[in-house]
Amino acid sequence: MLSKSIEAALNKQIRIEAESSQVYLAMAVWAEVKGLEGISNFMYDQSDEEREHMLKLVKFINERGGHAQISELNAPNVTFKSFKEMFKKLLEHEVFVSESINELVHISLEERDYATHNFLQWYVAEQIEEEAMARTILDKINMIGDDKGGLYLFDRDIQQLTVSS
Ligand code: OFO
Repeated sequence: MLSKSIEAALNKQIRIEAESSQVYLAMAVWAEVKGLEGISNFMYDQSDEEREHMLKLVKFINERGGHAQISELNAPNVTFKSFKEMFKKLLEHEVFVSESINELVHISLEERDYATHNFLQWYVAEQIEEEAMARTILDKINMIGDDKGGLYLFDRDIQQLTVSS
């Protein structure tokens, strides 16, 4: 059985994962409108993954006798100055999510809720991968700079960057 405080903290994370899904959906749409299909598809996949992260939390809370909260969400950024800015925001967002997961891990240990602590390890591992992926992308985008041809090639190759779900 979840304590009220753990339940509230997990519910806060549901909202963060749902907002992440919207943040990445807006990026996917923007890239699509800009004609970069590879980047767009990549971001659509990221958006789907975040929804999976949210659903995992929903199931966990309900299975442990809590009540998952589905709340309203903040509107995401829908336009960007450049792809560099967009991917910078992606990395910043992942760092923010990692901090939130770390806080949850901290609370679960404080309350000696080892089931929740164990459950959260999947998110800890996931965040390591997602941050690394975002950094790799940003490094590549920084290398490309303003070169349109480079961006075209990157759009083709981004599909090959595998991201775990
Ligand atoms: Fe990429 O954040 Fe979910 O966990």
